[in-house]
Amino acid sequence: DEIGDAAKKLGDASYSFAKEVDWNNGIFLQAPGKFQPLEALKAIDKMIEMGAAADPKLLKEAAEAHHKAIGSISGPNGVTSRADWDAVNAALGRVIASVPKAKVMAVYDSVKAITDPGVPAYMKSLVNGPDAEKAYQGFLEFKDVVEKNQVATASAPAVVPSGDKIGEAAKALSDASYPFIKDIDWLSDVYLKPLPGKTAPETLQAIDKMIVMGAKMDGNLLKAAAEAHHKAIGSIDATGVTSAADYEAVNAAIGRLVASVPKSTVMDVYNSMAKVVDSSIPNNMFSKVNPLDAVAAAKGFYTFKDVVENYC
Ligand code: DGD
Ligand code: CLA
Ligand code: PID
Ligand code: PID
Ligand code: PID
Ligand code: PID
Ligand code: PID
Repeated sequence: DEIGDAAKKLGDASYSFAKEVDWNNGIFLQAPGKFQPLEALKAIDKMIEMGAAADPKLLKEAAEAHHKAIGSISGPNGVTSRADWDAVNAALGRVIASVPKAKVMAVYDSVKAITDPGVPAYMKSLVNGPDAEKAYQGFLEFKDVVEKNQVATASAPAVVPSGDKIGEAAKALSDASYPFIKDIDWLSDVYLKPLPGKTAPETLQAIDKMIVMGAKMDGNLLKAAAEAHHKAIGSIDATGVTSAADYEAVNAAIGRLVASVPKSTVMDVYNSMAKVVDSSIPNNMFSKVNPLDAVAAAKGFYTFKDVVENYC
């Protein structure tokens, strides 16, 4: 297709740049400016809306392309092969073409609002300047091809299941865990800290397992889960906590999502996360909340998972 051909040209223009970027740099975990969690949440919300509007099949293909690209990484900078670089660009171009332009620009504008204007120049200073300029020129030509192939309206909203066992179980889980949710400091910057003692390549293995799980999920249920999160963001209070009803809808949506993949795929995520998450992390989280609320939430979760398991 046209976007695939354009991605090859984009690769010609940008692969030198890609090789110069230190993809393992811890800087990418930082907020791109002043730490403003509620503003950042607005930007994430725009990404969620864009994801929910995208063609689920193309999202799945983009996840698969990323998984493949992780498999061909080489060198200290963590760069993928030229062919996989092109394949990721092509897949993302197709995702972008599957949503109306305004959804893409809403992401751009909201990310701009939390990004210090000095960031682009600083990033450029870390690589060979002319290569960065060549890559940007390539991006501008690529985007014209994407725009030419872009839809005018979003794909249809998800069909949300109702009256199912997972929905019922989600009510019990949410009743048991909402007090715990209210204890959590959602506006803390602790969640942006690097995982203690772990390198970027080690952490990437756990992310890869999440990508694999995402690629196997039912597309309609993934869209429904994204829509539920968007709705939940719309009802947060000043501390970032969503309403009880929206929290319940998120739990139901995630439960159905988990049930749409094999149990072993979920356990691969858990086991790879357990490898990179030191036990000091859960303990630290636990120390900041009411312990009775956390234990009640945990009981709720371990009961919920038995219902989900029946549908895996
Ligand atoms: C936890 C898990 C949550 C910890 C939060 C940290 C996760 C951070 C991940 C960040 C990585 C970066 C990713 C995103 C970034 C992107 C950027 C570009 O508190 C365990 C041990 C292993 C814990 C670590 C692994 C957690 C993995 C979770 C899945 C991954 C989610 C995805 C995350 C990120 C992205 C989302 C989109 O399991 O876990 C606490 C448990 O720790 C406590 O141990 C458990 C035992 O495993 C279990 O066997 C049992 O003993 C239990 O239960 C205690 O404790 C007992 C009874 O058996 C129960 O019935 C009940 O009564 C209970 O007690 C009541 O207390
Ligand atoms: Mg989520 C999970 C935040 C958008 C899909 N997400 C998580 C949690 C964290 C979070 C609270 C990971 C850390 C953890 O396990 O803590 N998400 C979060 C934010 C946003 C967001 C702030 C922003 C909008 N997510 C989002 C979107 C999607 C998802 C758009 C796609 C539709 N998210 C998604 C999945 C999963 C998460 C599939 C998980 O599996 C993971 C998670 O919650 O695993 C348990 C602990 C969790 C919480 C504090 C919240 C849940 C409370 C439960 C139900 C009860 C508590 C149990 C116990 C005390 C702790 C967990 C024990 C354990 C062994 C699992
Ligand atoms: C400017 C000035 C003009 C010239 C110009 C110009 C530039 C405009 C630009 C630009 C626009 C632009 C847009 C970009 C957009 C990037 C969007 C990224 C979206 C990320 C998402 C992430 C996610 C997910 C995912 C799916 C999940 C949800 C999420 C589901 C259902 C200024 C050059 C025209 C770069 C969507 C993918 C996993 C949140 O206009 O004179 O330069 O760049 O998890 O969804 O699971
Ligand atoms: C524009 C103007 C509107 C019209 C419009 C428009 C277009 C927007 C567009 C577009 C945005 C866009 C974004 C693209 C992004 C591509 C990103 C590619 C990333 C590839 C990576 C590959 C890799 C890896 C991997 C992980 C490794 C690092 C690597 C580590 C730690 C402008 C059309 C709406 C195409 C990251 C995955 C293996 C490098 O808005 O008027 O057209 O395209 O190896 O990580 O090692
Ligand atoms: C233990 C001991 C036994 C008892 C026991 C026990 C516990 C096991 C546990 C547990 C397993 C477990 C699993 C959990 C899994 C969480 C998985 C999260 C996945 C997140 C994903 C994120 C993403 C996306 C997304 C879609 C995108 C891709 C991504 C596309 C196409 C120890 C109790 C049985 C918690 C997939 C969603 C946006 C990457 O066994 O005695 O306690 O928890 O962006 O895909 O866009
Ligand atoms: C298990 C064992 C296997 C069988 C199995 C199994 C099950 C795994 C499961 C499962 C995993 C799982 C995960 C669930 C996660 C739910 C997470 C809910 C999060 C809700 C949030 C709500 C909110 C917001 C929001 C953003 C705000 C904060 C809030 C800020 C900054 C165990 C079946 C395979 C259910 C985050 C979105 C508005 C609070 O593996 O043997 O069954 O379920 O307002 O952010 O303000
Ligand atoms: C213990 C012992 C067992 C019993 C047990 C137990 C307790 C475990 C616990 C606990 C785990 C736990 C985990 C918690 C996790 C919370 C995760 C929150 C994530 C929030 C995010 C927010 C954000 C943003 C956002 C974007 C911004 C950055 C952020 C930028 C660029 C010990 C009870 C099981 C509480 C990600 C979205 C706005 C950070 O295990 O016997 O008690 O709690 O602002 O982006 O700025």
